[in-house]
Amino acid sequence: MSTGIGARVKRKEDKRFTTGKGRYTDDVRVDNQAYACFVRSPMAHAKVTGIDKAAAEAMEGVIAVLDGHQLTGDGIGNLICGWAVSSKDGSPMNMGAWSALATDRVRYVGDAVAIVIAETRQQARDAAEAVEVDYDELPVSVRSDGALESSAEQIHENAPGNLCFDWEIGDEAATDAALAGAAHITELDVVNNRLSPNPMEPRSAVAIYDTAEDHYTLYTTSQNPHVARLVLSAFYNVAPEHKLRVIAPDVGGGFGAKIYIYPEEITCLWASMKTGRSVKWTSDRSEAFLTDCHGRDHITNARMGFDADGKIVGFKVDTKANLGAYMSLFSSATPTYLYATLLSGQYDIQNVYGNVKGVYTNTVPVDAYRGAGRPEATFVVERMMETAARELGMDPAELRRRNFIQSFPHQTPVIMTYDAGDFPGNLEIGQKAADVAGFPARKAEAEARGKLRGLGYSCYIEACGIAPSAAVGSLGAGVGLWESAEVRVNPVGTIEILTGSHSHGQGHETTFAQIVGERFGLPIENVSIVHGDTDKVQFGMGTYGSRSGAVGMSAIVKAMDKVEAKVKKIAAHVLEASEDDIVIEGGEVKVAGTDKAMAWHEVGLAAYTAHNLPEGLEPGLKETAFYDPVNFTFPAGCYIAEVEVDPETGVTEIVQFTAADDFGTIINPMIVEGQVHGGATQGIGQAMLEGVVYDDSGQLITGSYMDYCMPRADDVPFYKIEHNTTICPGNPLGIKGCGEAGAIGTPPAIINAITDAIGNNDLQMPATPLKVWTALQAAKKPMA
Ligand code: MCN
Repeated sequence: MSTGIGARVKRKEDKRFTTGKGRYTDDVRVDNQAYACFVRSPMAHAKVTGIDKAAAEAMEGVIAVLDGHQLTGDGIGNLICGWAVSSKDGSPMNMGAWSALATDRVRYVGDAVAIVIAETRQQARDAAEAVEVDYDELPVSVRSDGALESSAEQIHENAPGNLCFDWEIGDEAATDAALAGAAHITELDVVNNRLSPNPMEPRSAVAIYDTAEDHYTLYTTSQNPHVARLVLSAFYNVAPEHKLRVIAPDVGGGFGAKIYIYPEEITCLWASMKTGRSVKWTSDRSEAFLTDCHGRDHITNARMGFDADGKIVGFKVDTKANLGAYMSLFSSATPTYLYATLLSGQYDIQNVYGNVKGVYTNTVPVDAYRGAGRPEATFVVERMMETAARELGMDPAELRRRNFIQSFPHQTPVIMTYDAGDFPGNLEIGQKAADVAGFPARKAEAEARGKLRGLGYSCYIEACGIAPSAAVGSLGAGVGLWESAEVRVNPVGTIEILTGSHSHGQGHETTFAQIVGERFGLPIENVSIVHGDTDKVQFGMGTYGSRSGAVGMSAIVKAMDKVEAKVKKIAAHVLEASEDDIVIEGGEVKVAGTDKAMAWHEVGLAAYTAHNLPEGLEPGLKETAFYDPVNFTFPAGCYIAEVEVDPETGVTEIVQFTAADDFGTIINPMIVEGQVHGGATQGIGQAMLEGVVYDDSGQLITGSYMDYCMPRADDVPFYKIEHNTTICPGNPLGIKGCGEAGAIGTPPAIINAITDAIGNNDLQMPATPLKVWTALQAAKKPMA
């Protein structure tokens, strides 16, 4: 059976995971280990007027109680935001200071004020409760529109009106003029609900300070351990880079929430140095709800203008993005460059303008969550298209078809250059698979059973494979976003791939081995992947923005090119042939057209034993490459949802869901389909079930699974997944990312289907039975 590109190979890593042999950060046990518990603010906004640690310090097992004044006193820096966004008047964003332990003020419930280190986890917890903190309560804002009101209390000294930035993209005057001349305008207010990422494994850190060597090791649940090391050393001043090793072992999901360096990692490292003990902290689920960065939370007004033929003439979007209390690593990029640059969607629109106000509130920071900005853009665009079609009395598929971009490359007015795609093709494949033609009969049949059946489309596009360094650098990113790889052929002919990508559920151990196995004709069992350890892999940018296929694998391909060139030199010498005649075929290195060949172990041995190498060729067989993409990749697709609503209760069932995706070359269809399943399930969660709720005093109401509803098996349908392939011209394998598509494309398809069923476009996520029932009553749509 082929295990190469396109093969449905079962995941190599799953044996480890499904037999309980995965090794996660919380599984790490080290000598001299103590436990940390954080003292957290119960107030959403307050001045800290005093901390009394005496009672806690006196408790059994307590090693130390450390506060923010001690932390800042030791020169530990504030947390940074890695992307500078300017306001439309040219002024820089107003970056509020975020200390890993708060000193004078707390700004959200869960803000850490002190860390307790004790011999056992329970002792640390008990002592944390005994730390007395005096707070002077301040007025609270939890919604971005509320925080902008003139009466709202200012959350950061340098952010008047709680505005972090007032950013724009596109040409406002031209868009206004186009809208003024439109034959029809569709206007919608859209809320993109706030989400909690909920990876299965909560965040965890084990910080080890070696007093003899003056060296730090941090085990952590990170999607990008190298970036963590860089930031911890270069910006937070926790440890010099060469004295800090960061290891992200098996990581049980991240969905974006583990990109950032959180206060806990900084504080545990520092506390380990202060106490001379290894310090372990593992978040419990309540802490995760309170302190893991949330996603989404946009309030948007959108206006789309059409000419008499249904062609879009202009699109204007005004968004207030809730940033939470502080800026985390991508907090500024997510609601701006990752969002508004996709407002053209799949459509040929001449005039697009987006304005985004980034607003501080007394809530946990908001940052990237699966899709990061792109689900928000897709939701606005695709809700507009469906609503406009209904207002214009047109078939929503036909309205889309009239507006699809047809030729590539295509430059949008919001700075993206789409490189390849087949939007009408995706729609056609989706429609066929979903049997859209049979929908009227299914609807009639459902109505006969007393159910309202609706169908909704979502034609999404995303920019991923993040990202060309030059592009993101010019847009304000503090780092380029290339990837590195090293390919090592061992003396016994097996291969190790050292990669800067990090797999935390995406199956890299399998797909990366597939491309190497195919190239060198080796079984994938002979190829192993090394990642997640800054002592083993020199540097890497990690995994997010569906980049590991398009960027990480491209670096591997470049390194394999170099290895192949050296292999040919060695084989040509040993086999006494010309380099030009050497080919890698059938798992051997051969002289083309002859039976002269070397097995891989012979090539490996020749390279390392060094007595039989061409003159001047260095021994060894390992090569490194860095790959910086030329452009983003643009996965796109057509998702079609069919729902049935019970008009008596508002309970909605997704009865059919079809995804037609274009991910370019597919390395492993089974893994890709798994990625779509996972993403679409999270999209269903956002559309119908999930939503973070803070009350007006800033208390988190949805602080457990009793109140925050994740999708369960019986909430999701069987997915029909189809593929349409246009090759991405920007990378050697022609790959587009697939890791976020499901979460991006799904919510609008679901809401478009429900609004179709109930005959009311005014419905916000999550579409709970109560909301659906209420919207249905408002539509006054009696059953047929
Ligand atoms: N792949 C493929 N063919 C393609 C594209 C990708 O076979 N044309 C494979 C890749 O080789 C990889 C997987 O599909 O094994 C996903 O690849 P890619 O789309 O490049 O995404 P990344 O590996 O960079 O993963 C990041 C992406 C993001 S941004 C989030 S968020 C996310 C996601 O992946 N978080 C996940 N999927 C997740 N899956 C799990 N289980 N857990 C998470 O936290």
